[in-house]
Amino acid sequence: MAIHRILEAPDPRLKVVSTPVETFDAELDTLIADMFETMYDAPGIGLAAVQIGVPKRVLVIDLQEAGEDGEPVRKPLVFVNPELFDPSEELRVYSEGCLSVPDQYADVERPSTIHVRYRDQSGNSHEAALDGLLATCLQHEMDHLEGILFIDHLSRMKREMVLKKLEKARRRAA
Ligand code: GNR
Ligand code: NI
Repeated sequence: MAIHRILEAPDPRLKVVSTPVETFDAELDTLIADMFETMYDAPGIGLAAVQIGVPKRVLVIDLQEAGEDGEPVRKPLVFVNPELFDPSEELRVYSEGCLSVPDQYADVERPSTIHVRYRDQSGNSHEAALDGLLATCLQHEMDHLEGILFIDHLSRMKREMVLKKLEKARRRAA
């Protein structure tokens, strides 16, 4: 297993449309294990393969919500070749962040509930109905598979402000 470097905006590789997984093999197992390791290390609640430079339709999510004792409980989820359907008309606004746009947050409006059809790590098909943070996070991750970042949902002015702040933070760190 390995922790990978996460690509950051405005890296053009984040704009690539990811391609479906066709073989459920050991290489996929390694990719998924590396994605979890990279996501937990960051730390983040979701990661798309394209964020570590692999443009395949693979997502991992772990909201790590607090258990009874307040400690985060791991609940790793894997979505291969996910497809969204039946979004609610009702929308909700959430202040989103992204490991590829580090330390920048902005409100994004998305359907509050959604359904997903996907394959698991072994290639078996599943469907699920999602709400709350999981629905928001999955839609954010699905966007990555189409080469879309949460800042692409903002006005041009807000997007350029975020990108400018990001560049400035990077210059300070250099
Ligand atoms: O860690 C993450 N937090 C987050 C917060 C609000 C909405 C979406 C996310 S996903 C993000 C990790 C990430 O960049 N996934 O692509
Ligand atoms: Ni993201």
